[in-house]
Order: sequence, then C-alpha cells, then structure tokens
Amino acid sequence: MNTTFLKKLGINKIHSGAFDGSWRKTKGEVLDVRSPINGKVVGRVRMATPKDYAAISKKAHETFLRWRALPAPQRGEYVRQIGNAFREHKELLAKLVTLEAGKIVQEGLGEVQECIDIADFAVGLSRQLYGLTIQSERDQHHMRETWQPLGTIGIISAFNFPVAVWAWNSMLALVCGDANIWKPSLKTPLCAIAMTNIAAKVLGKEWAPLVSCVIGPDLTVGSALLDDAKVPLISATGSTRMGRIVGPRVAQRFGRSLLELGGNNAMIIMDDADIDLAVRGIVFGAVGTAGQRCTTTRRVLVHHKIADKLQARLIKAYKSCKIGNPFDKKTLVGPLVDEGSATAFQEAIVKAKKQGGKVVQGGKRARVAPAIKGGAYVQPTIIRCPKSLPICKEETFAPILYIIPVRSLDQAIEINNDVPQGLSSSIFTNNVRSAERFASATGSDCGIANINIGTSGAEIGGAFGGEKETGGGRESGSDSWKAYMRRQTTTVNWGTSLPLAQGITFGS
Ligand code: UN1
Repeated sequence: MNTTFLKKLGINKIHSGAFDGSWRKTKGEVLDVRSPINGKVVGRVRMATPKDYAAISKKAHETFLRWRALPAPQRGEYVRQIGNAFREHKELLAKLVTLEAGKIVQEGLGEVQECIDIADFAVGLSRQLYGLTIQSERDQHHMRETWQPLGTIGIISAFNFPVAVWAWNSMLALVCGDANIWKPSLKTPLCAIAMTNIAAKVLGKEWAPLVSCVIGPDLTVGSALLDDAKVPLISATGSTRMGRIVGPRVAQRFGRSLLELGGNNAMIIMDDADIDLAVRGIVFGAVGTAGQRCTTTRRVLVHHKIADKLQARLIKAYKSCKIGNPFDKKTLVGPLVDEGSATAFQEAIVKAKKQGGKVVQGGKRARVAPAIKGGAYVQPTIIRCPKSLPICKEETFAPILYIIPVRSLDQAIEINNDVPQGLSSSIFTNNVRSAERFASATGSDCGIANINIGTSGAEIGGAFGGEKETGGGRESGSDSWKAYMRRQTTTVNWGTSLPLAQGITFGS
C-alpha cells in the first residue's frame, strides 16, 4: 500500500507521541501502527510517558490562562481558519482515515466533512455563547448568568471516528476559551498527528499548545490525564467498559466527565412503513462502517405482518454489498479494525445461535483478495430471532443485525428500551400518530429518536449522545458547548443601599 502521502500530513517514519506546541522527544515504547486493510505496519510512534504528560499539561494550562482572555470572536477567527485548513486537506485526511481505520473512502470523506461542519458551527457560536439576565427581588439590583472558559479539556477518542470526535470537542472547546489535550486511540494515532499538525499550524507558535496531543498507554499516560486536577473536564468516547473506569475516577477528584459510550440501536419498522426507505436505512445503518459506529443499527423490530418480506429484501440487499479493500470505490464493507473484533463477531454469532437465533445471511469470515488477506473481513450478518434474546442486549462492534418480530408499537417501544444502552433509535412509519408516540415521553428512551431515517449518520447541529450505559453526555451541536464552560451568576447592585435577599435585616 502506498503510504508516501503520510509525509504531506507531516507524519514522520517514527513519529513522536507528544505535542505541546512542538512534537517532544518522547522516551516511551515504540508503537507499531497497523492498517486494518491488510494488517501491515504503516507507521510507528514513539509513545509518551507520564513525564511527557506532565510537561504537556503544564504548557496547555499556561496557554489556556492567556487564551481565555481573548474575546470569543477572535478565538472563533482562529477556528474559522482551522476549518478552512481541514477543507484544504479533506482528500488527504480521508485517505488517512481509510488507511488507519479501514473506512470506505466515502465515509472517510464524510468524517472529515463533520470536522469542517463543526468548525463552521463553532465560529458562529463564538459570537453567541449566550447567558441569561434574571430579575432580582431587590430594589435596583439585577442578576445575570454568564459562561466562562473552563480550563484544559481532556479528549479521549476511539478508533472508529479517529478525527471527527476530536473536532467536535476541540473546535467547541477552542471558541469556549479552553485548551485541550487529546489522547487518541492507540489504533489510530496517525490521524491524531495529522489533525494536530493542521490545527497547530494555523494557531502558530503562540497558541499551538491549545491543541496538545498525547499518544501513550492507558494505564500510565491515560491515568495521568484522568487524575490531572488541572483538567476540569474529560470528554471520553469509547466502550461502556472504559466509561465505567473514567466516570468514577474523574468524579473522585470532582472533575466532570462527558461520556459517549456504547449503543444498541434499534429501528422499528411498522406495517405501514415505506419499505424501500426502510431497507436503505437499515443497510446503511447496519452495514456501514462495517458495523463499527456507536450509532450502528443492531436490532430491527419489525411488525410481524411484514417481517418475512422485509427479511427477504434485506438479504437481497446484503448480497449486493461488496466486501473488500475500502480504497476500492465499489466496496461498501471494509475490514473490522483488528482480529479481536473478528473474534467477538464470531463469538456473538455462536451465542445467538445457542439462544435460538437463526443466521439467515452471512455469519462467516469473508473471502477477500490475497493482497488484503491480513485484514479482518467479515460478512455482514442477519440473525432472525424469535424474540429479543439475551445477546440482543449486548453491543458487538461488528455488522450483526438481529431481526425481531413484534406485534404492536407498544411492544416495539418496550423492546427498544429494554437494553442497558440508550444512544440512538428510529421508527419507519407513515402514521403520524405512531411516529409522534415514538418520539414522545412514553416512546424511545434514547438520546436520538429518528423518524423515517436510520439510527446512524447524525448531523453535527444536534446534540449527540445518549442515556443509561451510553453515559448521558452530549457533544457536538445544540447547546452542548455549555459542557465546556463554567456557569457564573452575578448579582449587581446599582443602588445606594445594601438590601439583603429574603428580606433579612442584619444589625442596624
Ligand atoms: C461514533 O460512532 O462514535 O451519527 C460517532 C453518526 C456519526 C457519529 C458517530 N455522525 O453515526
């Protein structure tokens, strides 16, 4: 595979794993970075140590102290230029996402577009960041609520969105007046190096430590980040298992965490649904990114009257999905990230069968061209279940779809909600009552409840995240920016006396 383009993104043969304005001379172990496409090493990173981390944190904090004083629209101007730099590098970055995360080219481009979009969104926000004015009970007084910069934000990101999730967090954090330290997945450090280089170049020497980056082992460098009292917010995306460690650990020091963890997303297909739309929505949601999105469609809850028909349509559509090299324009399904994921895929299928599920499509490792044999390619799989089985409540990060027939909307909503996770959900129906019921207080309990579109592929303008074991955090659009700031209440007395609240008289 041709990797000469890495040079254009400033990635060296053995790259340093610690950035605090410039790439430090790290002393940690060397990490081999493998492409999921063929399992071959495409880069090397000399990882950071806790000592590197300490230096980075200090510099980020010092830079934050100056950055927070800059008017927010001036901060936004830097972010505007960073967004433009992402635009200029869109193709190259997408290529890197494909190489390192194994996404097909279209999805790689889409991911970089998310970075551009959130930068644009953040620029607009930089002239807003609205607070409130509040009536005071005291004469010649008024109250206001303002939003102030928070500090250095720790960003922990997963392999499956190796550039966008950082951008969601860091572009908002920058306009909010914060610095950030990025700890990317050890499976996709090259994407982090490239993004850091692009943003740092725009920020220049004075501000580059705002986009610090640390690539190192979870147990040493990750722990240092979690325990760092100078990092008031940790925004972590990844597994529920990871979130269970991050949440309590950060809370222990009264830090905040913004968690975006696993999903187990269902699509409800009613008997009045537009089946053509539903099939397209399911295929993109379940097969796209080889089933490795936190928003991937994992369950189809279909009205029993149309279950067989829908299943037949899906099988037909699945058979036409080309599996293979994600650089090949015809490919729709690239590799899983590594062998471990392929093993989890196979184990889930064995379990599902034992529990009464029937594999009606796929179920095996996929046969691919010899040149990419080293990758973990699997067949997108459909398992028909007589009812919701225990395995249907688990998130397996692979393209496995459970089809579960339901008798009514009530039952569909009940099964939709009867899982530990609560990220995304959707309904396909042409009945406005069913649609609105699904997205009401008595409907889906997820952070995302879509109508006549799939569970994945959210736009950046909405708040993104979910409930229960998904972690409760919201990032990206809407008012998610508030997580990156501290709220301040100010009461102003513009009169000549000092009345106390609650009518208290104190002394004379
Ligand atoms: C993730 O998988 O962590 O809605 C994020 C989507 C994407 C983001 C997924 N915009 O599928």
